Amino acid sequence: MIPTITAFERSPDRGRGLARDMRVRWALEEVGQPYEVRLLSFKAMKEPAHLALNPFGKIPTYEEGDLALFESGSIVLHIAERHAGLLPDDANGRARAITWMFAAINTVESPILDLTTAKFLEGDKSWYAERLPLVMERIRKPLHELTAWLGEADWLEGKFSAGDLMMVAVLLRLKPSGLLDEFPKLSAYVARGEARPAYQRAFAAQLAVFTAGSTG
Ligand SMILES: N[C@@H](CCC(=O)N[C@@H](CS)C(=O)NCC(=O)O)C(=O)O
Repeated sequence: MIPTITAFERSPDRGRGLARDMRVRWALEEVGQPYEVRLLSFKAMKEPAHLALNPFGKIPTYEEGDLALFESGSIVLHIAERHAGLLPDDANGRARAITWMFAAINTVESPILDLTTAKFLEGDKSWYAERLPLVMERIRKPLHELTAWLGEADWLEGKFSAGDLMMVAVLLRLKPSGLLDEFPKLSAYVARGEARPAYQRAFAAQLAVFTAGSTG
């Protein structure tokens, strides 16, 4: 059965791969599962048909027969559990990879999202400039810790897994800020993720949505 995911009709990042459908597309490409995409306007995301799929009115969602999922982490985990390639075969290895998925979307992504909120929603506040260094420091801390864990390794637990997929996807959100450049080992780690053929296919697919939308 071909699953259907949802994505932005016009992504605010202009197709640079930062919207969260990218993680799901990448996971599907890694396991070789074809998929369809339903593009949504911001208005459609808040309408009952979409709220029935995601009560928070966001993308991505994932539909496969009777199953409807939301939350990019849950969707990537679902894909990784049902196909070979994104989780190790042994139970402990799988648990470790899943742990890294949670670390990515909780420990690492949370402070990164705070930077986005600060820039877009608090930029006009009198205290914005004073708060910004604190926000940046809260991002740097887990990045230093992640650098120490990674050491000279290519991937978090030896072999590429769904944990790396989520971590790279999360770290990519830092690119526009320039913060990633302060962490050469993490920049190289992200570049390894981006170099994967599955990532490149996913990136091209989501960029094509924006390119087609802009020329019409
Ligand atoms: N925790 C959710 C976050 C989903 C999310 O915030 N999606 C954004 C796109 S990356 C969205 O739909 N934004 C539109 C809106 O909030 O109106 C996930 O990982 O799927």
